[in-house]
Amino acid sequence: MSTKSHFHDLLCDTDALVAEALASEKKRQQSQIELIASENMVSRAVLDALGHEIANKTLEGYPGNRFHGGSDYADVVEMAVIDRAKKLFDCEYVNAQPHSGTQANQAVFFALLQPGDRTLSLGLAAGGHLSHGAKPNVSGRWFDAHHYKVARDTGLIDYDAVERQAQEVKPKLLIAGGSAYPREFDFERMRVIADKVNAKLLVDMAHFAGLVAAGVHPSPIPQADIVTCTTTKTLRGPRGGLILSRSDEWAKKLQSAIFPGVQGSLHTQVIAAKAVCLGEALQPDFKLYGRRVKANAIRLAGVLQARGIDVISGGTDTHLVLLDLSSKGITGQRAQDVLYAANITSNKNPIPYDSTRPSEWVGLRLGTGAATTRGFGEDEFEQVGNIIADLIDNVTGANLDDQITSAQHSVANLCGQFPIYS
Ligand code: DSN
Repeated sequence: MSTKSHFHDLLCDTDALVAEALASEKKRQQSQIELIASENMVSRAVLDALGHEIANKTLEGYPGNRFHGGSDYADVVEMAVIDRAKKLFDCEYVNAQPHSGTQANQAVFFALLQPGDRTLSLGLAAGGHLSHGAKPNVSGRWFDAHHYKVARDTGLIDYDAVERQAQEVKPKLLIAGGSAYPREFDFERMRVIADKVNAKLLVDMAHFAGLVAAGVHPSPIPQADIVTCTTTKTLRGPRGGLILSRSDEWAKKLQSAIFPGVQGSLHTQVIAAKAVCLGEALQPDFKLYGRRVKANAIRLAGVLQARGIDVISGGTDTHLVLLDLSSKGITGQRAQDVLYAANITSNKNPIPYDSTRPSEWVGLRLGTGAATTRGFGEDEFEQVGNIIADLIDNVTGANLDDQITSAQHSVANLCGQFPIYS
């Protein structure tokens, strides 16, 4: 390839395989209803930042103290992430660099704990996260991880039970947050429990960070020692993480835990995109977005329940709805496949006390972040709930193919009304 081609040829001119796969992915997003709770649709401005030449820049260290030259403009964007996140979440400390929520959590473990120290977090089947001490993860392999559950009858965290368990386990780190708990955590109660057992409190708000930013979910910042999140999900930014704290108490340890502790050089283009997404979240209309995400999830849960589908915890306080399909006699995988055939994307998930085998899980997790971004309101989510209920009611019947065809038409109609990236 000539130098001129190297700098000017477009992907579609140089690599048919990748270009076609990306074009198909774009078409998939345009024509499917995205209900995976950890997904969203970033703005064109965030995409611009992700595709910018700043991606070429190698940097280690922090603004003002880098290991490589040429950091002037990367420092500007990293400082923008820090300043904007401080303003958005009303906190004193921000680390802009985690490549993901998992790496943010890893850094917190690295900063606060020694291998073998005890942790106490929400179990995976109850809605927790892999990086909170799950067995296959480094957090479960290298630390003595214990887990609290939700009550079997309500699907809710029983904070008295968490307190009793904390008194037995005596964790050094107590963790709130996860990937599939649809309700608000009681951060004040978790603070009291942490103080009683002399533990630090970590809140992982990866899923609901955008709702906190929008003011429709309580903020964990005043109660937690440290808060982690992704910028990806309800915050509607690039794939990456943040570490936040109400004070600078842990700043030195957290800075060195991220670099050189668990990461090397920056993903500079992602740092730029994080700055853009935080700037967007500071705009007044993001508050409206957050309100709509939550209202849409409440409507979706209500429609599904009215149609006889069990919803874990009886509803939601967030963007996330977790279905229990056991009474329907189907697995989460089967439901995920049938919805996908109708162009609705979702994911199988364990429900509390579910099988440990993913193929046997009876949960299906839905989220309203992405479809709300494309413009769906409560009426559209009512339609989506009815499409899903019709499909689930017919999964084992003779009319499934007809039902899928009818759902495909309804989905195409909805997507056509709310075009994206056109
Ligand atoms: N933790 C995974 C999820 O919630 O889907 C990825 O973010």
